[in-house]
Amino acid sequence: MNHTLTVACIILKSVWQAVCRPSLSQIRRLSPLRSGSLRSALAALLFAPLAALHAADTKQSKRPNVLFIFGDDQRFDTIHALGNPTIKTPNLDGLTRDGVAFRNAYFMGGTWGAVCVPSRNMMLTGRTLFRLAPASEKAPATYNGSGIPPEHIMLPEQFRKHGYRTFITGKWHNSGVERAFAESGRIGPAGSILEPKPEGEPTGHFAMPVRTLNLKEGIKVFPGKYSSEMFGDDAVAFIEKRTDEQPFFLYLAFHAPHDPIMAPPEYEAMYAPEKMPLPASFAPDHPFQTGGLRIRPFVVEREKTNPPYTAAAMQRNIALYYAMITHVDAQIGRVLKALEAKGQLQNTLIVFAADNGFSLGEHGLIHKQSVYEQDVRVPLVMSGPGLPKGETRDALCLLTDIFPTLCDLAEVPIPKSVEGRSLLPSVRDKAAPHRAELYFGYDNFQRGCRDAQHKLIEFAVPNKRAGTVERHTLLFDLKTDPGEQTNLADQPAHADTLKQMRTMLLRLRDEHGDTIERGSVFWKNCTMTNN
Ligand SMILES: [Ca+2]
Repeated sequence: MNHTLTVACIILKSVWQAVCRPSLSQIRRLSPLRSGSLRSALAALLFAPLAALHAADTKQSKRPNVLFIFGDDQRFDTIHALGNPTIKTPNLDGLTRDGVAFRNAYFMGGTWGAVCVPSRNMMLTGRTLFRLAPASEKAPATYNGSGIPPEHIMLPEQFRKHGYRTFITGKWHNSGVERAFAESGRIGPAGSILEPKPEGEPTGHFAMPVRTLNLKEGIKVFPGKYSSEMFGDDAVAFIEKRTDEQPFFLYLAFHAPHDPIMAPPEYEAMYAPEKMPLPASFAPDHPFQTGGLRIRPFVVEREKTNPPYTAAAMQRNIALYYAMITHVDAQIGRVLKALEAKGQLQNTLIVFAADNGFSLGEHGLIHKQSVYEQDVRVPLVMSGPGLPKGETRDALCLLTDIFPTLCDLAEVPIPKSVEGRSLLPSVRDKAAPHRAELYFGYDNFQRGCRDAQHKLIEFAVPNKRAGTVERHTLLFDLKTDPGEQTNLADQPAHADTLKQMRTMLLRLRDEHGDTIERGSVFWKNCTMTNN
C-alpha cells in the first residue's frame, strides 16, 4: 500500500470512528431505521473514494510479470547509452533510462569450449561454475553445465511453482526445459546452424532448425526468417494473445550475435566497416597458447576464418556484429511495444543480460574462451517495479545473482540451491557492498580473479608433443588499464600486488570448490611460487 493511500485510510478510519460509530447509548436512542440510514449514507459518502483507492492499490500491487531477455555472446560494451558511441541500440538505451544498469557484471567462465552452456546453467540455477552437477552419472568428471539435476531449481521453474505462467522462446542449451516452462514458442537451435547450405539457399541465422515444447511437432526450419525476428514474433504473440490475469515469466533468449556473424541486409547497411574503431589491444594473433585458441574457426563474413587477422577484416567483423545487435534491439523494441499496448509495461520486471562476452580483436582474439575482460564481462540492465530509473551501479556481480534478485523483487522465495546474492541492497544503495572479489576459470587452462582494482590471470597450457606446460601470468590494474594492455606481473614494483592476488586466487579456488577433475588438472600444471 502506498503512502498516500495509507494516510487516506487512517484519516477516513478516524472520521468513521469519531462521527459514525455510535456509542451504545446513542444506538439505544436511535430507531433502527434512523440509525441504519444515517450510517449507510455516511458510510457511502466516506468509503466510496476509499474503495476506489483500494481498487487502484490492488491493481498496483499485483505481482509483477517478468520479461527475461538473454543475448548470446553479446559483450558488456554493446549498449549505446552506456558508453559505446558507434553502436545503435535505441531500445536498450530506453531500458537503461527506465532502469538500473550494472556495469561490472560477469559470468565466471566455462569448463569447456562451449561456455554458453555452463553460463546459462549458472544464470538459471543461481549456482557457481564449480558447483554445477556432472553432465550425467556416467560421466561424473564432465562438469560442463549441460545437465541440471532436479535439486538445482531453475529460475523460471521457481516462478512456475509460485503461480507464474512460464513461456520460452529462443535459445535453450541445457537440460530441463520442460521443468522450467509450461508453454513455448519456437526453441532453437534444434540442430547446427553452421552447416554449409547449397549456393543460394538461406543459411545460418536465416535457416535455424527449431522445435517447441510439443515434441510431436518435430523440428522445423523457416527458411529466410532470421532467428532473432522469429523469437521476437513468438514473444509478441504470447503477450498479445494473453487474456488472463496470471502473472507471466517470459524467457526470450536470442541466438544473435552468436556466430555465424551475419545480419539482415538493411541492418548490415547501417555500419560502414571502415568507420569501426578497433580495440586498443588489437593484434593479428594472440602471443601465446591459452588453451582456448582455435576451438573452431569463426564464421565471419560467411567465410571461416583463422588468424592472423587484418585490421580491415576485423572492422568488417565488428560492423556485422553490431548490425546483429541492432537487429536484436529492434526485436526488443517490438516486445516492449506489445507490453505497452497491453498495459503491462509498468507492471513488468525486465532484465536484459547476455550469457558471455566476445573478443572483437582484443589481443588477437575472435572468441569467448578466455577470462579476459571482453570475454567474461556481460551487460546487465534491470527495470520495472521497485527499481530506480536511469541509474548505474559499479558493484562487482555475477549472472548467478540475477536469480535471487528477481525472487526478491517479485516476492518469490529463494530456493536453498541458489548460491547467488541478491542485488537488491545494491539497487537501493549505490554504496552497499556486494561482491568484493570475483573468481574466473576456463577449462583446465586458465584461472583468474579480480577485485575493485586488480586482475590476475594464470595460464597453464600443456604442450602434449613437447611434454611441457606453457605458463604465463598476467596482472593488470583495471582502474588505469581497463583494456588489459600493460602486464604488471614481471615488474618488481608490483611484486607485492602479485603476491596478494595469488593468495586471493588460491583462497577463491578453495572457496569455490575448484577441485573437481578439470580444476585439479589445472592446479597440477599451474606451478607458482608465492613467497
Ligand atoms: Ca553464448
